[in-house]
Amino acid sequence: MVDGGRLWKRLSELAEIGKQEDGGVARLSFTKEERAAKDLVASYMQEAGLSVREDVAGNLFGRREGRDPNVPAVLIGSHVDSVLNGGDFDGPLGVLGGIEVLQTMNEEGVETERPVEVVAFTDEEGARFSLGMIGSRALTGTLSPEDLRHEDRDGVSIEQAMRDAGLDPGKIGDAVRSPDSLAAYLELHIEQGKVLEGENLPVGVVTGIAGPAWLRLSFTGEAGHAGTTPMGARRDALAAAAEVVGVVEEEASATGSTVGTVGQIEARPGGINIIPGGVELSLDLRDIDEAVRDGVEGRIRERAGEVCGRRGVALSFEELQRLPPAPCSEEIRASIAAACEKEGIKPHSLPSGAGHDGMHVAELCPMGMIFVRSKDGISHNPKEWSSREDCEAGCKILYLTVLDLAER
Ligand code: HGY
Ligand code: MN
Ligand code: MN
Ligand code: MN
Repeated sequence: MVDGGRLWKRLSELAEIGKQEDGGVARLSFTKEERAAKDLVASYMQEAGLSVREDVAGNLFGRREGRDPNVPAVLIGSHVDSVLNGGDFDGPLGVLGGIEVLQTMNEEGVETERPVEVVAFTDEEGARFSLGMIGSRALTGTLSPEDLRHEDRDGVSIEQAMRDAGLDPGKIGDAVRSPDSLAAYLELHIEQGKVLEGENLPVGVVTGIAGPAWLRLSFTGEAGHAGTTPMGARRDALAAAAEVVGVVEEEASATGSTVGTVGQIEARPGGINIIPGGVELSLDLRDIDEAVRDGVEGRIRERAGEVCGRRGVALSFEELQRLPPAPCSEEIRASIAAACEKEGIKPHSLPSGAGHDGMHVAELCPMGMIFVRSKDGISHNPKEWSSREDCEAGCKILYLTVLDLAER
């Protein structure tokens, strides 16, 4: 059965790449840190006896053949890029857990009908370019030329960053996998929430993935002298934006299921004695129910328009990404639940508030996810933590579920 010690050792080694002073990790897409992480993961794939390849989008695959090389493969995996100051488990658990499963199969001489591949997707997080899931979008052929023009804070586009990393964005179409090459996709991931901790369970069965809508709001008022401009004579872009942030919190909270986050704000020109003339905000809205999410967005747009109208501030919205919620396959959920029961763990179902590559891969084949308990539900934070026992339990469930799916 899987070797929890080897998995834990690899998680610790990978966590050293991009390590920050405060203990967080920073491995943004197409940077030397992400490259180093993929090189380390490729070495683990070799150690596991897998055939290793990287596609034109930088997705790293390790493949183990089954009895029949021509039938669609079972794909397992996750990502090794991180958010700006992330934790050790978000992504790596699914990639290293997948490698551990296949290495164990090789060591125990387990035969499966289907080939099984483990993947480390490029740029799942979107931390650098505010798009995200570039690798799984490339796999499904849904990356548009406009997507590749998304820029990071230094004005470097995705396509330029790919070229700088030795990849050819012009060939991105070569990354597309046909639906008949994949039988199922399965991702082991930390929950990043508090449900499993509340249930006192090490693992859970994911029912579906909430759909994110990412927008950028631009407020244009008028810069002015902080000392000579009366309060009633201002068109203060930051005061307007501050009111709108309150509207986001109110409207998202009102439904009881939606989450709304303003994670980024930039005020220009940014002088202590200058009334801000321009502000840009990011908005991340999610719900497992698309209509509810879009209803919240509509009310935010309406109320933001009223705030800005009253303040004489112009407001524009730019859409960065919009994905529908992705339900998990009933068949894979049942397989994961059966694996939990085999391991004496009560199967507990829960939705994912976080986005995952499975939202895109679900366009090619049935998708499922296994969650591992997160301490205090913390993630996207250096304090992100899952215990060695829980990581091993999740990897065992992954092993049993892959065995089942690769025999179907
Ligand atoms: O943003 C997300 O939900 C994921 O962690 N990329
Ligand atoms: Mn993740
Ligand atoms: Mn994440
Ligand atoms: Mn993911």
